[in-house]
Amino acid sequence: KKRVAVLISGSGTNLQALIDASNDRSMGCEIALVISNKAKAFGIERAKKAGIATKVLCHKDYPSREEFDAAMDEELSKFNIDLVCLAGFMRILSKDFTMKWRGKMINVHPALLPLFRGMDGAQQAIDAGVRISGCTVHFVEADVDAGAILVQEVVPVEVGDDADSLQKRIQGAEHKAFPQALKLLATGKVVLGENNKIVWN
Ligand code: 3YE
Repeated sequence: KKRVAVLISGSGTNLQALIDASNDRSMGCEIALVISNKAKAFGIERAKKAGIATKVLCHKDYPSREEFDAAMDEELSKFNIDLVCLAGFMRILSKDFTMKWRGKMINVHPALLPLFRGMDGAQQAIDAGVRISGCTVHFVEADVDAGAILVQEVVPVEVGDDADSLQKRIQGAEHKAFPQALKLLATGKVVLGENNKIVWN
């Protein structure tokens, strides 16, 4: 069984979806650690309730991005972590950290990449006037939101949607797509190839 760490900054609804899915043996993994860069993140309470170890590491306590990432890496080592999930974790990761965890770290983004990288995927979709949106689970590489794609889930943009209502629908899709992607990774069905493209086994 692979040991998974989930990195969060907020309420942790995607963390909850991963916790719920991990109870299924076929997932091939267990969530062994939750790290938050915000002390008040509600996701910490979710982890505690599920009996998962938690660690708060505040990026403001470190002089540089590299040193914050090194502190996280130390925790990941301490807990013998194999795989990392970014679930609403709002920090850009340093090149060293992304290289070290290459092929072992995934993120969920609230848009159908490669469209609408960066902040506020739902607002970007509303502004662009597209009629479908969704979410993307991708490998994390140094270039933000540019890594190889494991899973995408589509949702419609409904008449009258604003960024909030679309965001909620996208989050529903994330709760399905993220556990699916973690299962693909944890069971070895998907690996990241040398050319940074997905290899299906
Ligand atoms: N880092 C790399 N590659 C990736 N982090 C995430 C995905 C991903 C990654 O694919 N290298 C928003 C980050 C966007 C932002 O600008 N954050 C600021 C701080 C803002 C704050 O603390 O509230 C920053 O300096 O990091 C995860 C998703 C990143 C979301």
